[in-house]
Amino acid sequence: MAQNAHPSRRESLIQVKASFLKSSSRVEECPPPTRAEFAFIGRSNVGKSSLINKLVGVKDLAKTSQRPGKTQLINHFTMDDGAWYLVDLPGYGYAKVSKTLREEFSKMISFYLRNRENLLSVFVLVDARHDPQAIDMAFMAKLAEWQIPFALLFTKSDKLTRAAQAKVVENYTRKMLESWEEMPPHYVTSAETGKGREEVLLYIQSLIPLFVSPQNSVRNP
Ligand SMILES: Nc1nc2c(ncn2[C@@H]2O[C@H](COP(=O)(O)OP(=O)(O)OP(=O)(O)O)[C@@H](O)[C@H]2O)c(=O)[nH]1
Ligand SMILES: [Mg+2]
Repeated sequence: MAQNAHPSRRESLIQVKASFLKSSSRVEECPPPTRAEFAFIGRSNVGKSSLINKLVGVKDLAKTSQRPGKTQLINHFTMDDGAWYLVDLPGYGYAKVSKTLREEFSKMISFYLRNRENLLSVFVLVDARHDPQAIDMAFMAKLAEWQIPFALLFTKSDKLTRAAQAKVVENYTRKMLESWEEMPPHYVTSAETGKGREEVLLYIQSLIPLFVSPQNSVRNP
């Protein structure tokens, strides 16, 4: 019998090593900004923590919950023996926490985004089942204003047929192009099936070489 009669699944071609590093309530408490960093953000319950777990192949690395508002801190994961950081952020727009708490979260997130110098790209997660939401559009507009690069991830695609998934991307693109010059990089994903996992990891890997550590940069050439 040919040796490759039972090829392993494509999904396993890219492996990443991940371990939890720390949770911080303020950007000043985050690990030193000496590694390329990627952060997951989006509405509460959109599936940020679940998708992180699927990407890294560890079931409970990032805490998930059916109840929105599970992630409340800036959670850093060390990837590939310290080659880069992955960050799980609290969701925005969760109506059931008090307005004060919501404002606190929002301040914490925007301060993190604007001041984290090693942040290479943000992943904005949107539920593939929903039409473009004003809150996500407003958040992406903020990212543009702050000049923070981002990619768009459609989550929970397992709940839609392939045809419906294509339609969602088409709709979203049409809506985005009303106010954007071009559609940002985007991937259809599922934390259930692993769809999009490889593409997102390849995208991350393609950006890591762009990172210049602040410690290595020449301040006064
Ligand atoms: N079917 C399906 N369910 C998903 C998927 N991703 C997440 N879920 C479910 O959605 C719920 C929320 O998932 P989380 O990963 O905790 O969402 P989150 O965005 O981290 O939420 P917060 O931390 O509260 O902001 C859980 O019940 C998950 O099981 C997916 O790809 N497919
Ligand atoms: Mg979460």
